[in-house]
Amino acid sequence: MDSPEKITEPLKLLSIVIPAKDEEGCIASTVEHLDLELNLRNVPHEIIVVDDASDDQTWEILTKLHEKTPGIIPIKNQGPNGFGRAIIKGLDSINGDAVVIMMADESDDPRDVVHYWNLLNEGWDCVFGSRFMKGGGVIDYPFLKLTFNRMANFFIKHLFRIKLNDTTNAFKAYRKTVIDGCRPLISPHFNLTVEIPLKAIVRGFSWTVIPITWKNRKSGVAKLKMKEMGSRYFFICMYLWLEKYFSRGDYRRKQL
Ligand SMILES: Nc1nc2c(ncn2[C@@H]2O[C@H](COP(=O)(O)OP(=O)(O)O)[C@@H](O)[C@H]2O)c(=O)[nH]1
Ligand SMILES: [Mg+2]
Repeated sequence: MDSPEKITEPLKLLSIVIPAKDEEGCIASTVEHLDLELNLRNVPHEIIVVDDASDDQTWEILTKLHEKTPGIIPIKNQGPNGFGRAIIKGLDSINGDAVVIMMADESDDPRDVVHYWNLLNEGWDCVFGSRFMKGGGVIDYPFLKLTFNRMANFFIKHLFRIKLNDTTNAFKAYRKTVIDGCRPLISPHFNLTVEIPLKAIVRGFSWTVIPITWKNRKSGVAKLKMKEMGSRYFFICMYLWLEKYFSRGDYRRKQL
């Protein structure tokens, strides 16, 4: 689908879900910068940060931020742990009618969140960003990761015949109806980053793409391990490929 539904009702509240594990070096900056930008642009919002058994001061920092700014809501994923499980827990807790999934390490730009919000309000079900189209870009992307990233996205683009070249990036925006329409979400790990957009596309929700920027983290350590994740990404892609071509539309969104 390539045109937005004619939805005139403006959205009421944007929930931002941020998974965080051992991010004491950057979590305050990420969340405060985001909160400031959204306040300046008059975007009604809540920021839900899901701490996943951090061994450092992440949780303590978050509880202090909450005392100062109640719209910053820390929750704990008591376990089982995992990037995907933490995001699903966050998605289960949102009060908004739209959601942006964002990283804790200051890689994603709060200004892009505002662009996402504006496009959702134009009626799109999903707004995806691409770092690899005209107007988008990356700073300091590790070479090996970039190579795998481009290969994986090339594979996905052709397998699903879609004009999207950055499916694997988690930083995307959805109406809540899309998240509900994609349940049950089954990826416990980083493969959730492809499950949600591919499911939304396969199930017939409308989507558009805008250029975004990304910069490498300045503190903490990157946790995505290609060795552990490769087969899981493949699994979820094949699951959704089977759904696309063999489920006869059984799971598609109900038309309004
Ligand atoms: N809740 C939770 N968050 C995680 C986990 N692993 C990574 N993250 C968060 O997910 C985001 C992306 O992780 P990051 O380490 O930057 O991944 P990379 O840059 O893709 O290697 C960051 O906000 C991390 O704090 C996890 O196991 N649980
Ligand atoms: Mg990162």
